[in-house]
Amino acid sequence: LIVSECSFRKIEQDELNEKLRELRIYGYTIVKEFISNPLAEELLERVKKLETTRENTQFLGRPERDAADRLVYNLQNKDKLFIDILEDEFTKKVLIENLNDPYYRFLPESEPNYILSYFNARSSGSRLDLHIDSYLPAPGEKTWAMQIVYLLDDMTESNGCTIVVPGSHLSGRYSDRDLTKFVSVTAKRGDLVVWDSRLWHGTHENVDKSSRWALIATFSSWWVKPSMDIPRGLPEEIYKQLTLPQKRMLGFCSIPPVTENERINTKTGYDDLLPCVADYYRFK
Ligand SMILES: O=C(O)CCC(=O)C(=O)O
Repeated sequence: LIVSECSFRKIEQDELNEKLRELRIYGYTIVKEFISNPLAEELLERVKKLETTRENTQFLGRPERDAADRLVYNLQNKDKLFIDILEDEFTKKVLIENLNDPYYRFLPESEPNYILSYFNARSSGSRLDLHIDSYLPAPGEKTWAMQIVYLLDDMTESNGCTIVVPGSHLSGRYSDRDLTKFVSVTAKRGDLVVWDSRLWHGTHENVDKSSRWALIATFSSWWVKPSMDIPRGLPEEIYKQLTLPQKRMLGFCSIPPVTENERINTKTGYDDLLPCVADYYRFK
């Protein structure tokens, strides 16, 4: 299956402006009917297959709370289709607006310079308490991390939909987990939900036990340490097939140099990309 312009609903300028405004004020937005049906079905099928073929779900560091959640980690390592869906025009504009470093310099100004930080498929189990994923709470217009959620199932209050506290991204505070007033984000398969990672968010408990598969892509500004070492973990066969912007998105243009003998900049451009993943990790 090839991801093309037809895979996503075209978002006109007025709708884009509305979504950007909602993100600024409420900290989240929902884009209805964004992914085409065939693509959503294909992604769901691949996620389900990956879930059943995983050898081990008890990865080191996985907390007790997660026991009932269903997760497929690091989608970028499993299938290039998951990488291809991350580059549509709408999300690119939203992410450039919010995460681009205007002083990057090593890439053309109009191009993205943000990176992927974490990319999982998730179906809710137990309630997930309100939290932030920006690590640091800070009020103000600038954020440095955002989550893009591709819904592959309908999400309802009974199958563990996302919950959010509108405007909390501007509070400058870590989440208050005792808060009882929040908004349930109900949405349909094919919808996209985007939030500022400073937003207080979580999920309801999945009480009806039906699946609520969603792909959750966390993006950040290039200078934020990613949750996974995405460049180092990427299989060579997938790396070989990537375009230059995809390599940049996965972090290959912002790997810190080992010493000054390698380089003195953390940022690089397309000219500095190397033929294989292993080439980035040879001691220089
Ligand atoms: O699954 C969701 O809707 C939210 C997940 C979440 O907040 C997280 O994984 O940090």
